[in-house]
Amino acid sequence: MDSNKAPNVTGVDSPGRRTVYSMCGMCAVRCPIQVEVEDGRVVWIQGNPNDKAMGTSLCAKGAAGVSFEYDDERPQYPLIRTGERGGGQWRRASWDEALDYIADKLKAIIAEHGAKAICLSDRGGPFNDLTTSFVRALGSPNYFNHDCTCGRNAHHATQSLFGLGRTALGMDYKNAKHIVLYGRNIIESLMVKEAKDFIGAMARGAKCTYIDVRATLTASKATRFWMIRPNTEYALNLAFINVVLSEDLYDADFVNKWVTGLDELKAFIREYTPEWAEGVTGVPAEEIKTAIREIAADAPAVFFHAGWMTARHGQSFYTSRTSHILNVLMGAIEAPGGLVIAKGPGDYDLKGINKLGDRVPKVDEKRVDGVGWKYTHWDAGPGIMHLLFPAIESGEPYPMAAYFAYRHDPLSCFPDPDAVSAALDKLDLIVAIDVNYSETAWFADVILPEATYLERGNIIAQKSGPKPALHLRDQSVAPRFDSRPAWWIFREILRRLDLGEFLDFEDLEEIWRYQLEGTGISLAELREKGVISMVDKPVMRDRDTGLGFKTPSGKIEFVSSKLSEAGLPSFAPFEEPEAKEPGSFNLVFGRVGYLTHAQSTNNPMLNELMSENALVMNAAAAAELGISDGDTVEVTSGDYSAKGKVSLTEFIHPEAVFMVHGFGRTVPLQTRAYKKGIADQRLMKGKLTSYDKAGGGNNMTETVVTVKKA
Ligand SMILES: Nc1nc2c(c(=O)[nH]1)N[C@H]1C(S)=C(S)[C@@H](COP(=O)(O)OP(=O)(O)OC[C@H]3O[C@@H](n4cnc5c(=O)[nH]c(N)nc54)[C@H](O)[C@@H]3O)O[C@H]1N2
Ligand SMILES: Nc1nc2c(c(=O)[nH]1)N[C@H]1C(S)=C(S)[C@@H](COP(=O)(O)OP(=O)(O)OC[C@H]3O[C@@H](n4cnc5c(=O)[nH]c(N)nc54)[C@H](O)[C@@H]3O)O[C@H]1N2
Ligand code: SF4
Ligand SMILES: [Mo]
Repeated sequence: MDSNKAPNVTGVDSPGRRTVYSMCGMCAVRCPIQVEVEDGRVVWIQGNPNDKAMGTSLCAKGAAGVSFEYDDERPQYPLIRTGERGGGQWRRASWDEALDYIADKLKAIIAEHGAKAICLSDRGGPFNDLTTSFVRALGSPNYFNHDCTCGRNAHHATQSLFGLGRTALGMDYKNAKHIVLYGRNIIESLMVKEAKDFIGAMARGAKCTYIDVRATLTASKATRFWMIRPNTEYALNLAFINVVLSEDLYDADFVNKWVTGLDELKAFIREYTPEWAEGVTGVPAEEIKTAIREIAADAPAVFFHAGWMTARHGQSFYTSRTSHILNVLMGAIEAPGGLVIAKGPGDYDLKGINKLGDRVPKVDEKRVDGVGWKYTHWDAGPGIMHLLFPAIESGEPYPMAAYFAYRHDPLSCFPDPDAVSAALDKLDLIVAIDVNYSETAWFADVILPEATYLERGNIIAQKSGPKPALHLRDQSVAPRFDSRPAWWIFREILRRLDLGEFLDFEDLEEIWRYQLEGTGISLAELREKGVISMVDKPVMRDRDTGLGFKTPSGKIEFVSSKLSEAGLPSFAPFEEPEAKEPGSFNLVFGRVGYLTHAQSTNNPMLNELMSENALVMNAAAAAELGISDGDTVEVTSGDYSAKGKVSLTEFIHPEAVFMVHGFGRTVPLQTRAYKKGIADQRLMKGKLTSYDKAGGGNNMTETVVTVKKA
């Protein structure tokens, strides 16, 4: 088969100046962008002004897209491993050769174990119609995404109450009077539109209560900041609810109409007084009372952010759940300034885009992670990926043999990479499809370089929200190297397995036309703007008659039937965080505004902004250990130690230490990031198999480290 010609969208390499509307790919937010191209070269990127909320704004990472594109330190052609896994010995392969190699292995695996032995993980999001269709076309139920290390606890908490997913409840910053954030660092861990909306709200006079173990940039914008003891914000929520119920501060009309289980909540919450919470969290009882009374006075134009990822411990699920219970008690559901339920085209009697998945039959096999049959309280869609690794190790419920990492880097994003690679090493085939040398790619058998987001188009993304919209990632320039777009890679693999009919499109434009058929929106229109809102005006659902909750009862289930069936409490007693020895700290982690996870640490421009992470530590706690600002310290967890610089501040809780995620890279071809700083995931020893039983997310912030002067 000749697969060696790159499938470009027509006209990309034409001379002169062109404007292309597309979607940023420097992080998973995928903001709408405008790309200026001169003689086939990207010269400027800014936000797409056709999207009003975005305007021309862009974040630092988005602007560094040009630097990413013209950096040569990325895979440039398919590579097949020649030495040991992870040993860094490769040979260059043609696309035909690499794809034939993969297809031959897959054929043998399917013959021996069946297609269910193949799995794929990706970064989720608006393009996963392609990846889920690919996995199903193979005949496997085992599609995963990253989310058990990200938003799953919040997602499952939202589902348990409303039957809706995490992102189905949007926050109405524009009209909010009080915003409550638990470590949701909007200004640094950012989405451009949300950060702008938040700044706009604060400028307009909205209040913000920000709760974190350290002062972030978001704390500096807030009207109230509490430096809470690590992993205790659940206790704070319980105290908030206690005051709301004992002082009758809740929206009785809304609650009586829509909620099941208020009496059970009232009985449960009695003992969780603000005075009790003060002892646990360090937040004074009087301040807790003042804050919640103030918030209730502004209801329903208020919201408690249920977390994107929240602090990750064994009760994160219940933290998110109680944040949403507070939203409900405030009557802030489908209310201006509160939470607004996302609408799809169906809500407006419009036809949405056609899915690739509609062409692929359902797979009846059980998921290897047990989600959907053993764990019925979790969303089977992307499963719970950390459960894959023990399944690979044990061969239960069935053997696994092949893994595709597509736009996902498990060796960076899961706790304890040694445990992850030990499991992956049991597989017969590991393929990484990436635009960088990820840690996982370096451990793989085959690296397939995807064309970058500026060098390729993606399938059209349909986004729900107050107003459903279509977003296009169009190709801006021709690939600089021998790389290919994902849709093409997956099609070529399926063709080699005689499964080509499921993704039988000659080019991307044919896919786009298939997706748009019947929507009344033309490809030309979409290309002209990059973003098309499917309606002019958003409508709110009627709070009296139709809020459309998808729980078994159709109500907001304070007492959740799904949780009960799974043997889990709807209201969980607060569990004290594990006591720590003196000199031990909870390792917390997070982001800075100009880096994306572990993927941009080697970006030429962004690396100049931060080339190494420091261990951020409370100055008084450090003084007790004889540690001074700028010292080199040794951080230890279990049998793993790492050395790095320490940065002291009074604005972090004495029981916590913090580091920015994404450092300590081990791929020598990433010369700027190689061995710089500390990889927080390596310190999370044993946390691959430690997770929130109700939410499914890994308990990363339960990691305890010791620190000493090196
Ligand atoms: N220790 C620790 N662990 C964490 C976190 C943490 O802060 N600390 N954060 C957690 C969170 S919230 C998340 S969301 C996850 C994120 O974890 P991941 O999803 O693994 O991280 P990303 O950086 O989004 O991207 C993963 C890979 O996608 C590749 N990539 C980027 N663009 C493209 C593209 O266009 N095509 C292809 N094929 N590949 C591309 C990148 O090069 C990178 O290797 O990590 C989680 N894990
Ligand atoms: N610049 C940039 N922006 C991003 C990303 C990126 O990689 N780079 N990634 C995106 C993704 S995938 C995600 S999930 C979001 C994440 O967005 P956020 O959820 O805002 O995530 P983090 O930056 O990880 O911030 C976590 C915060 O929680 C605090 N924290 C830790 N422990 C506790 C605790 O016990 N209680 C409380 N209340 N707070 C605690 C930490 O100090 C930290 O400030 O960011 C998104 N935006
Ligand atoms: S937040 Fe920044 S990096 Fe992420 S998609 Fe938007 S502009 Fe790009
Ligand atoms: Mo995330």
